[in-house]
Amino acid sequence: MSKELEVKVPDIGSYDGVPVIDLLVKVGDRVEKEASLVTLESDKATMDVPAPEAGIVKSIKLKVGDKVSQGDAVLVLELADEAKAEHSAPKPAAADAAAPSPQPSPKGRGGESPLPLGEAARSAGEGAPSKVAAPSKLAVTIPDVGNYDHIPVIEVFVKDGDVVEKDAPLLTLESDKATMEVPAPEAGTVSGLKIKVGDKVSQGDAICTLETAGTVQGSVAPAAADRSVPPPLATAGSPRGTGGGQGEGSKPAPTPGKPAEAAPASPLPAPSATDTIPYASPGLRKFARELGVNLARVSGSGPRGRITRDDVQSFVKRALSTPTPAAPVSGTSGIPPIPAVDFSQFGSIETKPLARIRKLSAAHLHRAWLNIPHVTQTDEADITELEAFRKSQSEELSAAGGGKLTLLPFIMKAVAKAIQAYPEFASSLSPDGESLIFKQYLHIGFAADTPNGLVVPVVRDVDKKGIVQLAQETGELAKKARDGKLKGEEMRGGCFSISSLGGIGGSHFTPIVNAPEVGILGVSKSSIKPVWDGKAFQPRLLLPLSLSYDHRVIDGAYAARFIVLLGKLLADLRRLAL
Ligand code: CAO
Repeated sequence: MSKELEVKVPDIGSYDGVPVIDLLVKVGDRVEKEASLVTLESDKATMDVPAPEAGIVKSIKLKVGDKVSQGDAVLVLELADEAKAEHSAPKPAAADAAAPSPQPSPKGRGGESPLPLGEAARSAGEGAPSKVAAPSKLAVTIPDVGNYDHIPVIEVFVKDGDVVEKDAPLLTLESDKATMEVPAPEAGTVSGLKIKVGDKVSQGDAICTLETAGTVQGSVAPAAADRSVPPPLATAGSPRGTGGGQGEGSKPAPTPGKPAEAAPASPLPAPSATDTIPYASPGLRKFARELGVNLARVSGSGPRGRITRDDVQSFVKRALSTPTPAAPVSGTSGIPPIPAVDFSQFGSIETKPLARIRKLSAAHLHRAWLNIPHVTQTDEADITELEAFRKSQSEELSAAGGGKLTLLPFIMKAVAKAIQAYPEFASSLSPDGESLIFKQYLHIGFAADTPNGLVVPVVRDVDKKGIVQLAQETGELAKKARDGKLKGEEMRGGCFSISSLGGIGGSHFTPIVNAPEVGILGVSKSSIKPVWDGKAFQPRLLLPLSLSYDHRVIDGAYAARFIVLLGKLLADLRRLAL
């Protein structure tokens, strides 16, 4: 016949009503001896309650959010065969049978019940002289930590000279099942720190000296029983794991501390500036360490920001799927990352490296898109007369051996004229966002499509040049761009940009502002459309315009006035001469 064992909350020191924050098993689960069953967490400590024996979970007696005390039922285990045999043998007092049994250790045997940290601290001081005195030195030692010896120190929060508050965490100790924090028994200044991360400590080992403000004299710990050194969950006589459990989930240390783990090299959240200690269970900390995850960089989604196993797994997935900090695809600026997809599962694939220009422009466009609140204003300009004029002039120019006269230089000239009327379109926000910088020059860039990607050569002093000269310069710069011969300085200094897709097609689009500029004009393919002249529809050549702007700098009405003026300038070139 199967034998069942009701697992109870073991001795958890002087705590009552400790919240259950995690159920680590479900009914039907097979658990090994000492596997963690539930996690309890107070404001200063976290601990896992382990299985006293291997077995199958038959029923669970508590749920997340319940508050438990020593002796409360956790779950019922159907014991595995070996455990059954063990449990059917003569055993100690019935009261002990259901609670996880302590690990044999000199301290745990013989009925001696080592005290939790707080108790230890209090008892250590009992009987010691206690009186108000001048500033004094208090030797701080590792208190009674249950039946543990040689517990690794995983965090040291103080250094010599630090001033700590009473109860501020000094160290974190961590066994494989529990984490406990050693608090300062009094407020004071730390000196003679003897412990470093990685040391293994036992009760009585010296930590440091505290120069106290002068209210207490004692050799080891606070003397008076009413000194409320926070008692940890760690308890004596409890099994591995039931003991301890301080500090793990403790709130940020008020003193400087450093996460013990190295940060993975990925563009993921940096360790918090305050070096806070993250909330996480002992098992979770171990899991994180095995994966090389610095918990200081993981955001907790559990109650009170507690870090869960899912949080650590998501962090690792992000770290693996984020390419390089130089060209982040996603995952920056707090934006949820796009999950990596193995496309080869759907068919064969070929991976080609991005051209350098494309990588650079990708990073630039990403920055601009993320930083600038974009608005795009559209309109259509009537360029019927302009096109007739352009074509006639283009033929004359070609016949005279000059270059081609395309629409772009006309648009560029009209934009320069419109900017003179609305100069904020050529301004830039100061880096602190406190002022606008107006330029005394008018250089305009134009997007050029090249085999290697997008580049933006800049034509200087557009306001001072004629259309034929602008045509020559744009033609030369466009050729250089396509041949990959543009120099760096030929792509710098622009006040405004034009992106013309008119030679290709399409109607409107939403160009991305070329930061730190604040405006960009998108030009699409012109087409003949019927326009009502008050008496009849007339066939007119309309040019679609898409004006994107930085709404931090430019108001919608200002932009609308700008685009209306631009339309008028393009509709009647004589206005350019005014
Ligand atoms: N409507 C109708 N036709 C147009 C037009 C328009 N808005 N703009 C140009 N055209 C015509 C030209 O008249 C020319 O026709 P012809 O050969 O019959 O004379 C033809 O389209 C090709 O012109 P073009 O594009 O070579 O010359 P351009 O001066 O207008 O443009 C340049 C030069 C460098 C802007 C252009 O070649 C280019 O690279 N455009 C792409 C810009 C781009 O990629 N923008 C997107 C940036 S964001 O991703």
